[in-house]
Amino acid sequence: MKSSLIILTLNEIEGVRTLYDRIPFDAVDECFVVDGGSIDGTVEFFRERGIKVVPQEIKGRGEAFRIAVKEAKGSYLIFFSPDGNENPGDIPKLLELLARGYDIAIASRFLSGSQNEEDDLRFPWRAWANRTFTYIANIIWNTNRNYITDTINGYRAVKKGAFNKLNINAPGFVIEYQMSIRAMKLGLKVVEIPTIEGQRIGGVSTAKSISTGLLFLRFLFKEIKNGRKF
Ligand SMILES: Nc1nc2c(ncn2[C@@H]2O[C@H](COP(=O)(O)OP(=O)(O)OP(=O)(O)O)[C@@H](O)[C@H]2O)c(=O)[nH]1
Ligand SMILES: [Mg+2]
Repeated sequence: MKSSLIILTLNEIEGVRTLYDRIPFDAVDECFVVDGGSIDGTVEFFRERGIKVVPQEIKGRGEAFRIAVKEAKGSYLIFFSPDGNENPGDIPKLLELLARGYDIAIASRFLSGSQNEEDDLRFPWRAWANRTFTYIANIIWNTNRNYITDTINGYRAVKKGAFNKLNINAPGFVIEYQMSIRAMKLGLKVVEIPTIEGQRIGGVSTAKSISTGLLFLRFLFKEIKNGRKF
């Protein structure tokens, strides 16, 4: 089965420069970037190295996923964000799980053996919020025995066929949560591996905690209202 590595960027030049040599391009059949409008040289960096960059007309991470799925030639897709949070060494491991029959393979920041970027903080607010949203999704929709520990991390491999069944229409940073919830609703085969989440290398976070939290709440209620349908 052909695989596509999709790199998601919005002004990540420092991360890209640091991580580029560690990205296992040999492990995939194609690689391209979906860019949300970088103005810091990220686009030029990839183009100079012969890597296709697909610009977004509609902004946001949700739209980036949808564009990527339309653009990808592979049936196995892996989404990688080069800001320092994600370990490029996990790319082949996640793809391997799709080859073994899973629909979605998530790099989890909350399994034993995992590390979360907030682990050293006294009040890891974002990690607590992530775990709470994850818990709610599991108790409502997870009918399989395996508890999904990180429904929110974007570092994941997905079969294109599975993605297309989920009718993903969420904007911004809630896309992965919607994908995980709908995968549970359909009883798709989801698996996780522990990952070590690094610190952001440079640039700035575009995920604002309060507005992102409210967006999550809105989408959680929408999914509850829809029942098992979507
Ligand atoms: N293509 C695309 N990528 C985006 C967009 N917004 C954010 N990204 C990328 O998605 C990844 C995750 O965004 P971050 O801002 O790091 O969000 P986060 O990981 O929750 O926040 P941090 O803790 O600061 O890392 C990064 O690689 C961003 O460059 C967008 O609109 N389009
Ligand atoms: Mg990040």
